[in-house]
Amino acid sequence: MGLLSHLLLLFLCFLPSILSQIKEFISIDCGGTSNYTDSSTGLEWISDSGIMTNGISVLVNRDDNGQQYGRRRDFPTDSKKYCYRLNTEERRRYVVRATFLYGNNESEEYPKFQLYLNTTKWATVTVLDSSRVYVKEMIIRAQSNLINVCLCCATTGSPFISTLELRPLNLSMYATDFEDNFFLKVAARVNFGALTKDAIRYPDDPYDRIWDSDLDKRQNYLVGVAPGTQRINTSKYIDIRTREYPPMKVMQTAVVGTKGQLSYRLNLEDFPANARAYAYFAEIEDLGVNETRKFKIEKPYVPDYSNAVVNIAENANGSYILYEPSFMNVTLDFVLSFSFVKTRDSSRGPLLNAIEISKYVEIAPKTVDQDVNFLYAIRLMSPESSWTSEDGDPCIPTQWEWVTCSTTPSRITKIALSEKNIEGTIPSELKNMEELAELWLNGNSLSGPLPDMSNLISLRVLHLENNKLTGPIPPYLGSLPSLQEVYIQNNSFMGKIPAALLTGKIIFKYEGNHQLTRGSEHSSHFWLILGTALGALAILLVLILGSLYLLCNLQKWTLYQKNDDKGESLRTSTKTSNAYSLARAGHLMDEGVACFIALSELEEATNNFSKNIGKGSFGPVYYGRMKDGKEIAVKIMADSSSHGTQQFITEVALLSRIHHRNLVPLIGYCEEEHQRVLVYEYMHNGTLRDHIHDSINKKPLDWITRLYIAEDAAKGLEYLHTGCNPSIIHRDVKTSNILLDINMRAKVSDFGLSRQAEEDLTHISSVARGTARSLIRKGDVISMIDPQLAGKVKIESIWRVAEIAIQCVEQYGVSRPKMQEILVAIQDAIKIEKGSEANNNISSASSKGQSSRKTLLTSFLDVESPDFSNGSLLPSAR
Ligand SMILES: *[C@@H]1O[C@H](CO)[C@@H](O)[C@H](O)[C@H]1NC(C)=O
Ligand SMILES: *[C@@H]1O[C@H](CO)[C@@H](O)[C@H](O)[C@H]1NC(C)=O
Ligand SMILES: *[C@@H]1O[C@H](CO)[C@@H](O)[C@H](O)[C@H]1NC(C)=O
Ligand SMILES: *[C@@H]1O[C@H](CO)[C@@H](O)[C@H](O)[C@H]1NC(C)=O
Ligand SMILES: *[C@@H]1O[C@H](CO)[C@@H](O)[C@H](O)[C@H]1NC(C)=O
Ligand SMILES: *[C@@H]1O[C@H](CO)[C@@H](O)[C@H](O)[C@H]1NC(C)=O
Ligand SMILES: *[C@@H]1O[C@H](CO)[C@@H](O)[C@H](O)[C@H]1NC(C)=O
Ligand SMILES: *[C@@H]1O[C@H](CO)[C@@H](O)[C@H](O)[C@H]1NC(C)=O
Ligand SMILES: CC(=O)N[C@H]1CO[C@H](CO)[C@@H](O)[C@@H]1O
Repeated sequence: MGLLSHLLLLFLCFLPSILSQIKEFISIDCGGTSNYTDSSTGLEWISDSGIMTNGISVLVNRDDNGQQYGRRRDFPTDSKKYCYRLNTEERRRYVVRATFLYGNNESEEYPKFQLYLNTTKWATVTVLDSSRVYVKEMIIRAQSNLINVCLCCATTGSPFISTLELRPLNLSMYATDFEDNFFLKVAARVNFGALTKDAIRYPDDPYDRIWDSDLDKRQNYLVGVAPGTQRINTSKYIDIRTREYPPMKVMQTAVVGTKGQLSYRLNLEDFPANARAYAYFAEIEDLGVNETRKFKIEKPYVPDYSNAVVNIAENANGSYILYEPSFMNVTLDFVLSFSFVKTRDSSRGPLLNAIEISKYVEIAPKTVDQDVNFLYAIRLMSPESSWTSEDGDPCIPTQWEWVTCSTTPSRITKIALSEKNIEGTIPSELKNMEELAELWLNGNSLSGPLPDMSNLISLRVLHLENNKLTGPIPPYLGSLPSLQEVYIQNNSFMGKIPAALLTGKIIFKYEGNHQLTRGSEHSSHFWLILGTALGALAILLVLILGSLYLLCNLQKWTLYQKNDDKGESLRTSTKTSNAYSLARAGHLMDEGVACFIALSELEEATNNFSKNIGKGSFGPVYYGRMKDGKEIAVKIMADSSSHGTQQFITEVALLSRIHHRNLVPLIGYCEEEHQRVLVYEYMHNGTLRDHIHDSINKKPLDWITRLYIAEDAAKGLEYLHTGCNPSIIHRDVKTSNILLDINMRAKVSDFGLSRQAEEDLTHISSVARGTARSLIRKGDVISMIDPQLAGKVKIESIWRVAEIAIQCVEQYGVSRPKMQEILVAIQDAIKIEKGSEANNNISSASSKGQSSRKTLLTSFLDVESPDFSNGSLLPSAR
């Protein structure tokens, strides 16, 4: 029983570990036609027929190297690369090995081509002897779950491969200080004193490293053996439990310099280079009591090392124990000559069991992930097509057929996928391809809306014609700074074409999109009118009626539902990048930005922010005086959230490019040390809200002054709507945002919530709310006006304003007046009011006003509830 359970235990403990090691091996017989187990090694080879669709399997005329060399895979001689994808475990170290046996000695010209590991050049494979197996081995630490081994760039013959092997290593084997940035390319791994010419590998080496025999002189052209060199061997157990675990079989043989010296010369492929070099020593002779084996390295001369005395048994603390001194980083020549020489007091000559030398190969950068992600995503949308079969990095070492790349760093500049049977929606990964200049996706079956393309600042040419794309054309498209040509014919786009695409600066072809409207004068301004009218209404009513009750309600009006999910926050905060990011973030054209003012300058101007003059939507406002005497209002932005950031950006971006007598001028801005500050011209008379609301301290505004203020505000808003391209909707018109200068002329301020007209159509809340409406509808204007005005004004003039005001609260935008009409009404009212001052000198304008008033009055009294049945939210010409 005891024996049985022991055996069982042994079986359970050891068998799985050995099996698991083999299970983790990947051994690909390239060109092989079947899967099989190699009877001499126990390794399981799999045919690459299931994983490699390119190239052809070619019979090799030699069968003396094992079944895996019976066939090879030949690839076309073209400009493409051919890649095998191997699965790895992140952060684990591996031996990756590719071998090449050409076999065909009748061929005129032997192949010469390049081997790459990912984007890093691994080796040039040059076949000089068709009967020889060329071995390329790389030790890597996996950075993710896969690596690519690619062949390409044949200069003679065609690229081919015989086997591809992946061998995981254990623990800290082959760890180096440089492994984040360097692979280790094995240049020599030699077993000295070998019993045969055959290399030692699996199963003698459980990690299946290949230890070349020193009898096989052609591997590294090992020559220059010192006289008196003898081969020794042992069958005793050797303790190899150090870091690199060389196989015991390798350590059981050695060479000794019986005349006091051991020397060799060998070739190192691709050297001179920096290398990691190991020597493996184990005392495998039984030395007498008085005997010692002490030696030094004489060549190559390495300071600090060349004087060190090796005493193997002492260093290893005993015989038959491995001692593995190493150079972690040493510069070696193409021809490496090395020699060990015994010390004077040593009785025995030097001994050497094995060496291992690997070159540090710097890991080459790959194409930036954000570009590659899009390419991989779109490849999945046409799975059966041949164009998707190219693997590896899209740019390095050769470009995929359908992409064009820039170098250092590699970015995608062109994607050419016209008529490639692509189905589905355009992947959202397109978003970050900032270097993409040309996108050709025409003639596919792409559907759904366009993904976010607002970052494609290099995009010049966009071909989307003949697809099934839907949704609106995003307004920022016209503002992309590099855009020159846009083709979207024969899709199902809908909505309004952004005005910027129709200016003629961009070639824009859009026939065959039946729901896409060019946007006539009216329809293109429809949403504008809507915003305008509602915004204007707020001012007008406040101005006219002035009642607190109304004011409070009006301020709560949601002209537009706030939509803060745009996610375009300003991340950069350096002075130089501001202009750019500001322009980008707001999708605005970069026509110049208000000037930057240093915080220190502002501290001086405001006397360290000592005079608080109010509170804006951003935060506190301070009075200041610049060195040149200019008076300023300095707004400190308190809200540092992305929402606040967006407001700041919008304000700076808008105000630095629009200038109008009735818009408050932005002098500059400051963004420093988490401080965001806006600097405006100082407005001596504060906000309109102060004057209407805080009438205890201020003389109440008379009607004519109110009308002038309304006129100014309306002019400012009208400029935003019609004078700017694209149009701007303020979205936050209220009395506290109307500032009064020294002459009581009004300027509109606070553009933080503004939007360009075409955006967010779907989020517009078009239905006017509030109780203003019902009072006017009853015709009871007098009961609503500011009591302080009662009796001092011409009712006629108030009515003229009321008429237009009532139109502003019409349920649907189509029924509301344009800002221009509002302006005319206000100017009419001014004339009427002035006329009263000039003793009833009634102008034609006022009589016109009177007649329209009658119409309106009639309609107020007659119509109970307006008929909305045929009212529609779609734009319509009025
Ligand atoms: C490698 O490590 C694993 C887990 O530590 C162990 O099971 C396995 O036996 C080791 N392989 C070799 C060859 O030492
Ligand atoms: C060989 O083995 C692999 C992996 O186990 C399998 O995917 C493939 O189909 C097999 N190929 C053949 C020809 O049996
Ligand atoms: C090719 O190899 C075969 C077998 O090794 C040999 O008999 C033949 O002479 C070789 N041909 C050439 C051209 O070297
Ligand atoms: C090789 O490339 C793949 C794909 O780009 C990447 O995920 C992996 O980390 C790279 N591996 C190494 C070792 O560089
Ligand atoms: C090796 O040493 C050289 C010279 O000191 C140094 O330039 C290099 O970065 C080191 N590391 C590698 C991996 O080459
Ligand atoms: C070892 O050294 C001692 C003293 O130095 C000497 O007496 C003895 O003969 C030596 N033995 C051998 C085997 O050389
Ligand atoms: C060296 O070996 C001796 C005996 O073999 C042992 O007692 C000692 O602990 C070892 N020393 C070290 C540092 O391993
Ligand atoms: C759009 O479709 C029509 C009808 O199929 C076709 O004649 C026309 O050439 C297409 N336009 C483009 C730009 O391909
Ligand atoms: C000590 C020892 O094992 N020596 C062996 C070295 O190799 C030769 C040739 O294989 C054997 O004959 C020796 O016995």
